[in-house]
Amino acid sequence: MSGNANKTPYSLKGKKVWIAGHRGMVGSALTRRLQQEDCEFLTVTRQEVELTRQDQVERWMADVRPDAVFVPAAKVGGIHANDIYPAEFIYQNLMIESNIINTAHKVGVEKLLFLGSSCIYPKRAPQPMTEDVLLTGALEPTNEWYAIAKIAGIKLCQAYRKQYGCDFISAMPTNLYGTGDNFDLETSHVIPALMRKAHDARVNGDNSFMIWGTGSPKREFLHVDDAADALVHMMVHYSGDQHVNVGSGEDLSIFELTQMVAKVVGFTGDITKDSSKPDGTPRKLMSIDRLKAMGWSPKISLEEGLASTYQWYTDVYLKG
Ligand code: GFB
Repeated sequence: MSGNANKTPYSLKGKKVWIAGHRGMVGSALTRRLQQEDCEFLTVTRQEVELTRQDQVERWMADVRPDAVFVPAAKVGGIHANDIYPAEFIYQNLMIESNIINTAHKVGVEKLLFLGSSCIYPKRAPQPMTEDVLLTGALEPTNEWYAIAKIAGIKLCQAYRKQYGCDFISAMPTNLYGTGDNFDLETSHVIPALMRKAHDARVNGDNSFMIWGTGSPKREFLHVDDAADALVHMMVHYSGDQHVNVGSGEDLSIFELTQMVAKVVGFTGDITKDSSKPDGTPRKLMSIDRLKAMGWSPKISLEEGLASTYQWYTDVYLKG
């Protein structure tokens, strides 16, 4: 049983660190980032341990006994996927986080970092959103299933801290993108979708490509390598029951983003709008004051991040 709350800095040196979901975009970035730490990291594939299965999670964690756990594992997707698979989004996320967090307590994990999402905040929250606007209003309907599951994850960490003294913390990342992203147009987030559409339009010699919605919603983006760096920083330097926003602190409209992506890809035609598709929440810029006060700031600009992501898409993804 754990009971290590409030010990910072938490050194990863010599620790057994489990990245639950190491094959996803965030998990892969964490795996890269943790190479810089003097720790042993543990991974397990979905074929070996299905994280929605309590018995499998309990058996594996009791066997390997991690000291620290990152929980990027989740059922994730863009606005359309969230809208059409609500049962999968709420069920799988609740199961994954409940199994891992409860078992982490049982096997005495010293520190655990759970990942949520900026969609936990109310649709009409004042901008930029500080951590304390959680549960002050109604959620964005297209992703309320996912958001409810992620809010439950924050509450699990708080409950295990309160009742058992577990040092379990939560980070709320903004919209992430980068190496290892999902480029499936049905299920992806906006950046990989726009990149693929602009690339295909250029290669096929099309005059235009279409974006979903009005292009006027604003979004904040953070490169996944910056996110991984922030998560390791939090693991070492933060202990407390309040979740912490992880973002870039800047946002732009989807239309402005589309223009940036078109430039990176080298597409010079028109951008048209499919107004039958949803816009989702109008804006979700997060305040990153708390994270900055812990001594962390983003390093990768959106221009640089888009360029390196496009390079990965053409050099690795399309050739794989
Ligand atoms: O990234 P995205 O799918 O998710 O969409 P959310 C962001 C915005 O981009 C929306 C617009 O206004 C979309 O309508 N958009 C324009 C597009 N063209 C496209 C396109 O081709 N594909 C996609 N996917 N979007 C998700 C939540 O919300 O954000 C999740 O549903 C999660 O729960 C995630 O929180 C980070 O930012 O709207």
